[in-house]
Amino acid sequence: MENQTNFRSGFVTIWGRPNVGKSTLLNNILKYKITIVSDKPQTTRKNIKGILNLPNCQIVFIDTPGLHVPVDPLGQFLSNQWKSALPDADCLLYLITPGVSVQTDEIYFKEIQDFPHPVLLIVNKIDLFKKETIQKTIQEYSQCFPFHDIIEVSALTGVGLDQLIQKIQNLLPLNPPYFDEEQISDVYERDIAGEIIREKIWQNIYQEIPYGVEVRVEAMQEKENLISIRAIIYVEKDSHRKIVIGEKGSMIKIIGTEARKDLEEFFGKKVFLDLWVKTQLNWRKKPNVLRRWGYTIR
Ligand SMILES: Nc1nc2c(ncn2[C@@H]2O[C@H](COP(=O)(O)OP(=O)(O)OP(=O)(O)O)[C@@H](O)[C@H]2O)c(=O)[nH]1
Ligand SMILES: [Mg+2]
Repeated sequence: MENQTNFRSGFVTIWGRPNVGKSTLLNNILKYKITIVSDKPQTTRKNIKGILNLPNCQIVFIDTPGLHVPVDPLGQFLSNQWKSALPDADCLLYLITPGVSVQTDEIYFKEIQDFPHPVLLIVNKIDLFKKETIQKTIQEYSQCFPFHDIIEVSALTGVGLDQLIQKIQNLLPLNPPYFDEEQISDVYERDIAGEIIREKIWQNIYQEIPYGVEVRVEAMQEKENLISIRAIIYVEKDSHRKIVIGEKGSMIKIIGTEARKDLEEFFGKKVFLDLWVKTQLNWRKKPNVLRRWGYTIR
């Protein structure tokens, strides 16, 4: 970061429907997993910053929960998150996957019609679709919104990501870095640990149960080469508790083993994980519980 006069920096918000690959994109750009991923919509709940430091540029990405119309107080919080990540952005990445219809995006285009900075259309998951499908989708979208540029990528395989970073870099203003070079996210380690555990629940348990799961890390203690983490998995019904624990503890064992592996990779140390499952009845509908867990609409 020696030549400060040529230095560029700025905020880049990642928007898109649930499940289009926003978090996968951010993790793969950073080459560091800071935000969780699953094959179910609405995995991400809180905006999270991921910082990419390049020789003459710092890009601060903001991963957001998927664009959707809220149905409960938690959903209200989620939609407030993606809206709140817009005013500070210097550039917006509008992620889509090929084959979707542009008609349903009109309400989101309205939100950005006065956005004064470039909006890039990012067509993700191109590894899964035929060229014709990709082209047809691009044609439809480019007729409905004045995108500054269109970039085809596969967040999963990495195709197109270098080109994307290059384009973003050229669009950011001349500005000194916002964050220290060593910092890769604005999220506390304790919260990332909780999210890693939540990811394993989202990846192993189906139907509606994951939507009502919250993980709170109660204690984290570091001793020489070992980190002890005690976390509580909250579910919204007693019947869900039984499923998360599984027969003779089989499910919680899978979740614990998978989470520990990722946590050890994240911290670079051995991890002892102490998991508890508790019921917090219908918490998604309770503003006081939501507030206590940081789902506060400012
Ligand atoms: N084949 C393929 N799968 C992808 C790609 N990008 C993401 N995925 C998969 O798509 C699913 C959703 O990815 P996420 O990164 O969680 O999507 P998201 O947009 O962050 O979703 P929400 O947080 O729920 O809004 C996961 O199963 C990913 O592995 C890609 O480029 N190709
Ligand atoms: Mg996500």
